[in-house]
Amino acid sequence: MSKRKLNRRQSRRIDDRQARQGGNGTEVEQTGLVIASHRARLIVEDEHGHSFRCHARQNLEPIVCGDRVRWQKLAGDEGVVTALLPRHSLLTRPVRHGGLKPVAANIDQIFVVFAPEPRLQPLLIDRYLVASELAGIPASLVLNKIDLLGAGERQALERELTRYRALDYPVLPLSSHSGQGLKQLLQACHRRTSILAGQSGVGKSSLIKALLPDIDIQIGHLSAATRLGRHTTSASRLYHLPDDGAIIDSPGVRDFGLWQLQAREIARGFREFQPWLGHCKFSNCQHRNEPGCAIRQAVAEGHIAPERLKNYHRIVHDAL
Ligand SMILES: Nc1nc2c(ncn2[C@@H]2O[C@H](COP(=O)(O)OP(=O)(O)O)[C@@H](O)[C@H]2O)c(=O)[nH]1
Ligand SMILES: [Mg+2]
Ligand SMILES: [Zn+2]
Repeated sequence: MSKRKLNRRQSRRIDDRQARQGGNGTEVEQTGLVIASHRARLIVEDEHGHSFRCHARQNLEPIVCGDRVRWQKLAGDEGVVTALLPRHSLLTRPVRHGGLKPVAANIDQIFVVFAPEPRLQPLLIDRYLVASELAGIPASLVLNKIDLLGAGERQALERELTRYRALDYPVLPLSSHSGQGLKQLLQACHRRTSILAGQSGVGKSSLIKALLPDIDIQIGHLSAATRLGRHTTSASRLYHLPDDGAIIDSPGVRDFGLWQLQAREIARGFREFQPWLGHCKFSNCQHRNEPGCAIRQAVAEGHIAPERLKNYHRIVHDAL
């Protein structure tokens, strides 16, 4: 065990002891849920749903939205987080100089949100799906803004989406503006903590606003000139849904990425590749032009969509 870890554990023990004794003579330690995080600033919710502005003790690793923590009240609505409780899942994103940064914790489900505008990018969808598979978190696809689609466009999109349905990824077509499909989204959120992933401008914040009309959330505007989404949300935030469930809007998920991954790991993120992995003639097969490639054979036989193999190659290429 590293010296640092030992120190961390020791100091946590000291924190605990202080808390049991009443800390600075005031409050006892309790368990809480982190509902917002921005760098070292956290909003922690107690068991009764009251929220407190907290900072984390410096010896703790980064704490994110969805984390469960031990904390104690200070004066007013302030508090200090003294320990991080174990996580059952963690989404991370790579940072510039190597390494990974946590984005959200204890997520049960990822909604990959996309829309006709900004234009649908299957490569991006596949990136999110790979990240979900590798994090071991189930994913669903959410097609927002269907109010913008004419009948013909809708059909063309649906055709494109059949390959995801065939892979058992649920697809939820909906509109945060017209309200179509929102009931199904709410049902899918029941008793789970979900996170919205997807590029800026697809309507993630609008979806939360549609589910929870009373909350105060920032909705960005698409630039009419470029039709490009603008990045507006600044901090991750967890919202409780009326029917027992929670949803997280997080700007960091936008690019939770697959940098630094080996081709082999990326292949594990394509669920339909699994039966064929390890069956290529060459153990280091890149599934391009090698003879005896089981993956390309599976494409030829219609078991794997050619678009998915193409996106696999692009993701591998980008990870180099
Ligand atoms: N037509 C249409 N526009 C939408 C819909 N949902 C969101 N928008 C618009 O898309 C833009 C980006 O929305 P926002 O929620 O900020 O996207 P975010 O960046 O993913 O959080 C805003 O101008 C919204 O009004 C929808 O269902 N239909
Ligand atoms: Mg937003
Ligand atoms: Zn191969």
